[in-house]
Amino acid sequence: MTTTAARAAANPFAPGSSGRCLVMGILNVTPDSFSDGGRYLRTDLAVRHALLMAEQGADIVDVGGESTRPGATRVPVEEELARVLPVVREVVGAGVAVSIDTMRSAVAEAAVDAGAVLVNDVSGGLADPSMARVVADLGTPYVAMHWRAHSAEMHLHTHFRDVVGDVVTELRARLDDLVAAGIEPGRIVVDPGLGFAKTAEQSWQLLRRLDALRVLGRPILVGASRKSFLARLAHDMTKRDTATAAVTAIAAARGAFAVRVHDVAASTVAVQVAAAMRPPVRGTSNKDG
Ligand code: PMM
Repeated sequence: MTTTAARAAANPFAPGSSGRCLVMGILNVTPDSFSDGGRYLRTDLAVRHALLMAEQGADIVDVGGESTRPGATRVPVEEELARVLPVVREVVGAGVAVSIDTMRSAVAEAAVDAGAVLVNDVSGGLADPSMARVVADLGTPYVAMHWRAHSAEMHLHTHFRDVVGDVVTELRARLDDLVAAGIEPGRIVVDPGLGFAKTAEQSWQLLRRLDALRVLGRPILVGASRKSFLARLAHDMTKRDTATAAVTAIAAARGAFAVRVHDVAASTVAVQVAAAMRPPVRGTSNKDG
């Protein structure tokens, strides 16, 4: 088996590999992410948290070394590599599937070399012109999020004619470019990019009309966890985790492929609730009553 084929076979996150909504646990190895910045900068603490999330039901742990909170400035590539690589190596070594949350092809490549099985790019390939080609060569699945600008200026890019229609159109253009660069369409997951160049109301509209993204014909990942658009319901982080789990249940019930969350335990249960609410397939019975 080629390295690429072996990678694909080992990847529980490969689109189409599971009937239920997958749970991606967030591991920000940064000093400044908005809800967990600074907590996992030490490799041992980061690895311990990754293993805890895996125990709680995470299908994959998403390791990121660059904050994308509103207003964040970029970190040098060397710094990003130094933050994520030791963590990726150890978490992979412990048998947990890892994705790399990066906008840089050099980081994606190094992390996949270290054992990551998925590239999660909040810029959908826009931040680094080499990303699509590198991912095509790596052969991993790729999450393409809707994105318009780096975090320092994304608040200047919230003008939409119709946020849902425009996000679909812009994601379709991304898909076309990614496929033209050689990424197999079946490996691409799309993400509406809640909170990225979106007002709170625009994020809510995207969640309300999540089904509209289905026209793209790709699995959908939802990243609502702890984001500020939830603040009107839940100000502190504990309440935002509860609100996030509610979003997970609804997104999963509507067929989302995956959710990206901080509180894995709560979203794992929310996914189970959504699965239990699904009408049984004819010919099977619900033995648990
Ligand atoms: N949000 C953040 C970072 N990475 N990746 C995807 N695919 N979707 C998201 O919505 C997303 C992401 C920012 O949130 P964090 O600072 O809590 O990680």
